[in-house]
Amino acid sequence: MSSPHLADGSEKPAEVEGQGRLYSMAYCPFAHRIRLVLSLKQVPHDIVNINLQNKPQWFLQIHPDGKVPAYIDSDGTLVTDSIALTNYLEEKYPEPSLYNDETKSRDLELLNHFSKIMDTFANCIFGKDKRQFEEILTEVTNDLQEFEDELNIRKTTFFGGSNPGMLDILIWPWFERAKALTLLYKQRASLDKERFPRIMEWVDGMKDQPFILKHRCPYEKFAKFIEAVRTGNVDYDNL
Ligand SMILES: N[C@@H](CCC(=O)N[C@@H](CS)C(=O)NCC(=O)O)C(=O)O
Repeated sequence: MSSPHLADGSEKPAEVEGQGRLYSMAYCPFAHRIRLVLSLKQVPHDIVNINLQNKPQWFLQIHPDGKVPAYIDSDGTLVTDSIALTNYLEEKYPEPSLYNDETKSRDLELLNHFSKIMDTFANCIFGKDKRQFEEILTEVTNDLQEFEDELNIRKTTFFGGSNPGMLDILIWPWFERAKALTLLYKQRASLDKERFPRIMEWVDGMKDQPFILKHRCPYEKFAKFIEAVRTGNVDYDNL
């Protein structure tokens, strides 16, 4: 269950006994990771969206950093930060298992490398990267090469094998939002099919997954959201 984005002055929705609650925001890629894991593992929960430009006092009392994702488990345990949270959920709900023993350490290494792409993306959307779009694109595609090569080595559609695993889920929110850059920079761009056949197949495979479809964040909406953030006035529920 999802909800409108609650702001200061709102009332905290009553908790549902026996289930966890995810504090989220519809466009946040970090919270998106958690929505995907909760969905795939079929963990009973509700979702309360937070207006991050005007946070409710009650949310700041729960989580003084004021960031999403934040998850309150049914026993009152608060877990924050998307990676810590996915680890928590993987341990508490081991089925389906989202890591393979043989590939876990390489997955974590790739995840670590992916943070460079995430940083570049954040710098681009918030106008902090002053380079030409072409230069940024060249750098990001070079950074992606390692992911193409890895899928080639594994010879599987997904990093997790024949089904998406944790690495697939953790990087997906950025792939889904990537095309927003073409709108924000008003430039065309697409991945080179010859150079990235595995990644293209991966994207197509991910897009078709029911749990991915259920939690889509269309890049056009994400671009609108970023434009609204830049003006300092986001109408979270009507983009
Ligand atoms: N490292 C954190 C990052 C979370 C994060 O930066 N969330 C953003 C929204 S996408 C947020 O809550 N921003 C509000 C703020 O910083 O006040 C994670 O992985 O969960």
